[in-house]
Amino acid sequence: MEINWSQDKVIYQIYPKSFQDTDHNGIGDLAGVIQRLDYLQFLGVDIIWLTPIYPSPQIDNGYDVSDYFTIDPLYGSMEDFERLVQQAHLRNIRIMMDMVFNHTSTEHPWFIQACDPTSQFHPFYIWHEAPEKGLPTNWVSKFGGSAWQWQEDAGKYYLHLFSPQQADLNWEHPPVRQAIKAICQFWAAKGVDAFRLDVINLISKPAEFVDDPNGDGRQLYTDGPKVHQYLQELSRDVFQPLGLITVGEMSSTTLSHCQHYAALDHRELTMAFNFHHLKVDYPQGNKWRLARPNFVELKQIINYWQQGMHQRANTALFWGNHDQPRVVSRFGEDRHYRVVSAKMLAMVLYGMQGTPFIFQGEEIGMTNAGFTDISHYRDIESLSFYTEQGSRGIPTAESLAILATKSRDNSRTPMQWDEGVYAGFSHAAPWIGLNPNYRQINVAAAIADPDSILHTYRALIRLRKQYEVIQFGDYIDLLPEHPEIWCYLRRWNNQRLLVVANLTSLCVDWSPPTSVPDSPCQLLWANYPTVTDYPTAGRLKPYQAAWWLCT
Ligand code: TEU
Repeated sequence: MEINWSQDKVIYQIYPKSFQDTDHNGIGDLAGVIQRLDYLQFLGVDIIWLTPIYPSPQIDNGYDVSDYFTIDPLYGSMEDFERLVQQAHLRNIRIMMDMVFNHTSTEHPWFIQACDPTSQFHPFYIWHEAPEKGLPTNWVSKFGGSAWQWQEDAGKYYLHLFSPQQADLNWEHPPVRQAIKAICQFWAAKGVDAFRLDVINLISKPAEFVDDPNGDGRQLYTDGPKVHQYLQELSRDVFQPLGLITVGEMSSTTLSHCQHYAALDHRELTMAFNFHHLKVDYPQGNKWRLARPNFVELKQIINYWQQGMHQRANTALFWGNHDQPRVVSRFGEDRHYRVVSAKMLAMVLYGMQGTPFIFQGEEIGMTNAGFTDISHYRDIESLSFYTEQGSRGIPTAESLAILATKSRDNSRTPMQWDEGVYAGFSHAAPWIGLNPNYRQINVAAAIADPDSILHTYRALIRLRKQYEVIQFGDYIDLLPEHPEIWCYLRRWNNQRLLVVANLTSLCVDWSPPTSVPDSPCQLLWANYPTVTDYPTAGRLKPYQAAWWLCT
């Protein structure tokens, strides 16, 4: 079956735990997603991505799967899921499921049996004899500590690139790949249209496990020796025959690899996420150090990827997800310029080539959580960081200040539907704190306000479907070195899209670069009312942005 894909689609990421709770246990559920499908249709999205809803001990909020073939009762029943698929399809919305295939929960039956060295499931995981001293290698888990955990029954160490409760699968072992295919076929038979593949570029480990002389091991297991071979096997045997759309989450990857992962011929995947643009506020690559984003670096990275993927592979465009802080707090300004800066960020992203992903709440400008105490946090990565900082004698106030900016929980607070109790998310206290600004920032208010961020998202989604230059055009940064202005041009046949944005809270004088087309232009969208029909020299207001279509 042909993979039916086109460049005009927009995908909406739902974190079900925080989206809509209908049985009022404080945790979102599938019935809640069904209840909000009309809103998603109103927004104009084509596909909804559900983060994992399978049975899980919830060590990593579902990214530790203990059964791939059913629905965690926390979220509802398989019947609820089947109803969700049916109701979404009635609205021409497709369903993307999150597949965690790099690792399973250590409570998965495979792992439980694998701890017996004689079990057929023992080779499903990555084991290492105890070296004479120390640990098998110096690799570090992404959640802190060693990536190796001793397992007494097996009398060996096992590998876990994430938490010790998330054991890495051994993809070298053919029965593992067969089992993965069976899982994909099962959900495709349920009517699932697409898969998001969690850290899928980490599945191929090196033949030998040795220390990483330069650090934490990621350069040895990222984009591993057989990763393309494995993905081509999955594509050949499952994704293409079933017409499944796929997007791979590629941790610390390269352009060259992504040109293969997401090649237009779909021999591996349909699209790929990379994260380089979301590290421009990581001083020396360190996520946990505070710094304002380097916008010149951001433009350089986007330029490199837009040009490198053009007419070769499909890019997943995004500012945020359930692992990232809220973009308006991170790259915009959420106190005095929240609305215009959120609109500006959307306009900059949605003018690019690729497939935009909206993370729930981004479309109404939800902000970072504003948590002030470690008891507010739920995320294993954040709690591990806080504990590690404490063990080094770092003052808690410093750690809390870092978490308030950097924690993954910033994006996991309940969706803000209205100004009512618990923001219309639930009638019970949510599993994680609500942002108190829900009384002002919520879907109901956004729908009612014609100048809301939401209506800008709806317009940009419509415009992307209307103009081929957005779907197919090339990308040229016209002011790559400008520290405050992002000005790029997209070209396709006789269409030109000019995107201009002031990335700061300053007023910035500018004049259109000579390369700006002088042919007649039409203003397609702006985040201030007073924007002329043609890009002229003048003073850009804080976070001012505009789209012009020139022919
Ligand atoms: O994330 C991959 C990953 O590396 C994340 O840890 C992310 O890059 C990091 O937290 C940014 O600071 C995927 C899932 O999206 C994440 O929620 C899971 O925790 C992780 O894999 C393990 O499954």
